[in-house]
Amino acid sequence: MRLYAVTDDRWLRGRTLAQAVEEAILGGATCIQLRDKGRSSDELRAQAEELLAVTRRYRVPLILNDDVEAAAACGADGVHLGQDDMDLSRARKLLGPDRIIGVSAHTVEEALAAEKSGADYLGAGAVFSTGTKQDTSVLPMERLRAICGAVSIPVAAIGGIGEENAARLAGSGIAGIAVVSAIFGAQDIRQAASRLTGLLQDVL
Ligand code: 3NM
Repeated sequence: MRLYAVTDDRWLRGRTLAQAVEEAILGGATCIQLRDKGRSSDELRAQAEELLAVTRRYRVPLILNDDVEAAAACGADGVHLGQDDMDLSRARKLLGPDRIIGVSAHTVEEALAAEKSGADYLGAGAVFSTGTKQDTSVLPMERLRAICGAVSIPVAAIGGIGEENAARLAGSGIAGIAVVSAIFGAQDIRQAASRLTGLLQDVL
């Protein structure tokens, strides 16, 4: 969970997504999420298979956003579910006990419910304002702290996190940060991930 890099293929600058992901891992990303709202399940699965060839080489887990069937079919390491996605117990049945299931939580109630249903980790956000996702609102820092204090599974903060504000998350109880644009939007992905990794020493 330390540096959880969530993909976006808006800024590839001639790279493949697999190359971008490899750069993120070389810079210190400890987990990768394939997130692409615009793709069909088959396309997502094909993209996941390409990424798995990279993530397996570095023993970094690959989590698929939303699509439990695609995750089950391609052998991804897990799935990340929003509050409106498939319910956790059904996802667990399809994926089995060993794969990772993460859930987005915006309140202590959602966090506790997800933990009780067997979530392996939580994503909580948006901790800062973000242009990457439209349908989200800023989660007050006290709420982030309350969520982290209420559960014993790891919580990754997400939303608007970059080098300039990551330090503000110190003391919140998070296990890591989940980042889209500050990694995949960077000119030099490896260096951006590496600088965030360095900053995390004082945050986590
Ligand atoms: N989920 P960036 S915010 C994918 O609030 C996602 O749950 C969010 O992108 C939430 O790091 C977000 O570029 C986008 O701000 C995060």
